[in-house]
Amino acid sequence: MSFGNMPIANRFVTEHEFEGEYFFELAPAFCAECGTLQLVEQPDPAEMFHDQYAFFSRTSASMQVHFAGYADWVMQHYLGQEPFVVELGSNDGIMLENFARAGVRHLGVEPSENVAKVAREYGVNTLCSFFTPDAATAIRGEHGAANAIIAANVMCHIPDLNAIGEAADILLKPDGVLIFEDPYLGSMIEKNSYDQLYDEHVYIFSLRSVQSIFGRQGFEVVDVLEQGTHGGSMRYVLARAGSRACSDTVGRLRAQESRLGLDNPATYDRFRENCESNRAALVSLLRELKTTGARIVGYAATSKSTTVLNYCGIDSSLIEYISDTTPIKQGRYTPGTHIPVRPHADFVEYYPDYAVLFAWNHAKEIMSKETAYADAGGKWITFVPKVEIKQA
Ligand code: DWN
Repeated sequence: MSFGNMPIANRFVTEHEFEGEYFFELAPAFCAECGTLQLVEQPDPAEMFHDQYAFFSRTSASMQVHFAGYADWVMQHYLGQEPFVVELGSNDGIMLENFARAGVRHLGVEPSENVAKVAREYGVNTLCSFFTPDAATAIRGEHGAANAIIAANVMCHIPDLNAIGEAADILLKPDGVLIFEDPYLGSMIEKNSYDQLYDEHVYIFSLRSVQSIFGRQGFEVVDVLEQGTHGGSMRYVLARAGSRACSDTVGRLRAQESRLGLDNPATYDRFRENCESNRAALVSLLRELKTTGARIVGYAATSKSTTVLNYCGIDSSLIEYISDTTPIKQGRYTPGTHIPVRPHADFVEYYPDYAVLFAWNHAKEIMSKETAYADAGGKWITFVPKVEIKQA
């Protein structure tokens, strides 16, 4: 299936950069043999993760709580004597700061220097690098073997997972674990949240695909834990095959995936049709509201919004601007569709009639802090799982 040409989701542009923007074809494909859904074409990682990377994990208060919980759980279950924890794609240190505070030896491996710098300011030891077998060898040489390699919303960004398996094997202690969580394929299909598909997300994992990819590298999934984050995620715990007992959650989730039809190519044909209907409904609602003279803005210039805006062909004739709290995005324009991104203060100063909630995954947090907008008569437009107007 193809969602057409897409720009880099987190490359917010200046007017000078409108010409010559980088586009690629966003075309996910399902492999019936190993159950993997992945992008056929992915831009070079260096195009996406660099010293101007625009996503800082600390932008959501509820994610700070989530990562504190994730860190506590790792500390309780997976750290033995003289622990050493390595996080892949540690961003601004939102998770590792919890280990730092608890006095646990840790290292973040983060390829974008600008976010790595923020992590260091929070007392998080951070190496600016991609995680490769060479990097794993160097880390082991300097710090020793790791009890746990952890990641959140990172593994699905990495095209060469064979190299990750190899690197994890180099760095982990014999009973060490590789733990990661990412948006879950079952949730994406159930909610029709096609906006999870963009350049950075080369895979949307299911348990079956994780078993198949990392099984080739000698790892097995020993536990799985469902997460409510990012519209439905899954945490996978992997260990070297045979080194740890396997929880029955694993068998149960495999059976559930078959019941959901995740193994069946016809599911992805239906998904494509649902995406097309969702696009038609969103565009026609925005056009209809515009004809009544309504002011419509976007709320949160998420990576996901790049897919929605470009797939639906929505530009500033329908959405006046997008409010976002990330300074590096403000004053720039959305990739491909060139809608201005403005500070949240602009939203508060002059409330619109409607706000399209692009950070639908943070709906609870956002609606509970934007009660003044609702009190002023402002309405939310959501499109996951279906297009509707909501008055909070
Ligand atoms: O995997 C990824 C996920 C975890 O995070 C990435 N590749 C990049 C990013 O995706 P996203 O941009 O879709 O993430 P969020 O967390 O849904 O959205 C973050 C954006 O929303 C930031 O630009 C900040 C903005 N925001 C806001 O303006 N007001 C967020 C919240 C909660 C708010 O209240």
